[in-house]
Amino acid sequence: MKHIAITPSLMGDLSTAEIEAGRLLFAKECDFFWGAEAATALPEADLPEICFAGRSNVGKSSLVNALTGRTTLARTSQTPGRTQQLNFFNLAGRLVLVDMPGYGYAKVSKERSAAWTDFIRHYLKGRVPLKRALVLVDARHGLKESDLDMMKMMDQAAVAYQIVLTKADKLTDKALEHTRRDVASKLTKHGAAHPEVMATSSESGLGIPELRATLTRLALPA
Ligand SMILES: Nc1nc2c(ncn2[C@@H]2O[C@H](COP(=O)(O)OP(=O)(O)OP(=O)(O)O)[C@@H](O)[C@H]2O)c(=O)[nH]1
Ligand SMILES: [Mg+2]
Repeated sequence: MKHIAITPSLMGDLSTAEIEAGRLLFAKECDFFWGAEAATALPEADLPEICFAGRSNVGKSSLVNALTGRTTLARTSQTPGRTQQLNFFNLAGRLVLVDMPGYGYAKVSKERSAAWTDFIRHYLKGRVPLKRALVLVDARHGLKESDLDMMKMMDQAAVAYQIVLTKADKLTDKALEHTRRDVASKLTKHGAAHPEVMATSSESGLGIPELRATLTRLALPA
């Protein structure tokens, strides 16, 4: 990551003290502690949890790495379908980050895709400490049909979720702002959606301090 400056237009109602608290939390140790495949058990849920959902290749694992300042904590790949299970990471005993497998990848078989959907629905519905699901959307592409399906599932499961645009480094500031507004305007129909759309780049660091601070609000206090 080249720079990790705060972007005033992405600060929203975050204070500089919250940005600093986010920096401190995400600089702490973060360890993988559980991987869950479709038929296997989920870990005990005793900490506030955040999950990272989104289409294959959108940059979920890269965002987990960027937030925690690592390069290899979550495995990333140019080939869609890299993450195959729910991967659970414990951040300093205050927050659990869950890197999810991607959806919307055409090469996955129908049976596998159906089993995955069932598993995710089961996770989303039953996960009491799940504070927020982040639905990652490629800033160049905006909301796709499969994102709307996932959002519908989250609306039904009454899971609070927030859209996070990824790969913002691939767009001009103007195009990024346009996509943010366009996506935000489509959220009004979704009851469980957070109205604010965040913009991030795991490559340039754009939006990372702001997302850290946002997630720190949901963590156990220091
Ligand atoms: N330019 C740019 N590329 C990115 C960014 N984030 C991720 N990528 C690239 O996008 C590809 C996919 O990244 P991953 O983080 O593995 O995506 P994922 O959503 O975890 O993918 P699955 O686990 O397969 O669903 C990799 O080649 C990354 O280097 C970003 O912010 N900017
Ligand atoms: Mg992944």
